[in-house]
Order: sequence, then C-alpha cells, then structure tokens
Amino acid sequence: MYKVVGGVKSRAFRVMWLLEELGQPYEIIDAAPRSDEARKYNPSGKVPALVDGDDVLTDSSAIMLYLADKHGALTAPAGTPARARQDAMLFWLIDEFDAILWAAAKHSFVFPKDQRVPVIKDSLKAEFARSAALLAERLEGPFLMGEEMSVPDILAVHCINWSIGAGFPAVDERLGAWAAGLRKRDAFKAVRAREAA
Ligand SMILES: N[C@@H](CCC(=O)N[C@@H](CS)C(=O)NCC(=O)O)C(=O)O
Repeated sequence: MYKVVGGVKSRAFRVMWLLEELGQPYEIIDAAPRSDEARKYNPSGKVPALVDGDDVLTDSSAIMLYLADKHGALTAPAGTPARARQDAMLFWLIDEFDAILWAAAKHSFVFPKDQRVPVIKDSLKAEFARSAALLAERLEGPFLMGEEMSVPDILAVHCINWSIGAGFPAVDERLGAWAAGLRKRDAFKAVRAREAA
C-alpha cells in the first residue's frame, strides 16, 4: 500500500486527493515539515513524500504525475502535445500560484523572525489576484484542461484553498465557483474527513 508522508494540512493533501480519485488505498505518515520523521524520507525535511515499495519519491507535483502516469488516469499520456499543454499549465500554477503562496508563508512563519519582510505580503496578494484572474479567463470546460479532470485541477484548487487559509483576498468569482464545485467531489471530501478525524 502507498504511504503518504506529510499531514492533511500540508501539500500532502494534493497527493491524498489524487490517490482518492484513483481509488488507491494509502496510509498517512503524519510527519511535520522539517521533523526528524520527515527527514527519514526526504533529507530536506520537506513534505510530501510517497513511499511506493522500495522507492521514496518527493515533491507533490512529481508524485502526482508519477501516480497519474502509473495508473493511466488524471493525465494526458506522456509524449503527446496534450501532455505538454497540461504540463505547461501545471508549471504555470507552480510559478504563479504555489510560489507566491509559499513566499507569503516564508515571510509569515517559515523564515526566522529577523529574516521576515511582512510588507512584501501586499505585493504577493496583488500578484496572486492577477494570476487568479488570468486563470479564470482560461477556464473553458468543467476542468482546467477541458472535459477531463487532471493533475493541474488538484494543484489549482489546493492553492486556492491555501490562499483562503492564508487570508488572501477572494479569487475572481468565476474561479471561486469553479473551485467550490471541485470541493464537492467525493475524493476531496474523503481527504477532508481524514483531516477532521
Ligand atoms: N515543491 C514542493 C514543496 C514542498 C514544501 O515546501 N512543503 C512544505 C510543507 S507543505 C515543507 O515541507 N516545508 C518545510 C521547509 O521548506 O523546510 C512540493 O510541492 O512538494
């Protein structure tokens, strides 16, 4: 059985949501970021990691793509133009959503106090709002890449949820409604239920 290293409140949520969508059972090793437990699986102490038999894999996006490829779902096949477009969307989300939220987190609680520059957060919030407006314009089908759900949907919704938790201004109304629709999925709710347990 897969083991997901990291708690539901971390980026490990993305991997759990994907596993739920795939119908794959998993155990959670609820290791806090930078803990000794997390370092057993990733020397940097970052979570998530995934234990698949003898292999330990790191980085939420790399893990999601690995699982999607392996199980042949939630991704366009590797080596196709559709996959290149899907990857472009994924990498754009990493640059323009995840990185902005992460920068805000670093200047809120991750960095030592004397290295935090809280004033940067207003600029990050404005940048995130611009990115969210751009994404809203690109929404065409029920999912980011059209008719089929894929890995970028999970990353985008997780980041939108994170932005709410971090006190960022509400995203564009259309994007917010789209994210709310994805939160109704059974797979999403199953992970949330683990959070509540
Ligand atoms: N790009 C990585 C980022 C992982 C990451 O930074 N995770 C956070 C928790 S959500 C962490 O472990 N932070 C501890 C640190 O950066 O030292 C991913 O998507 O998995």
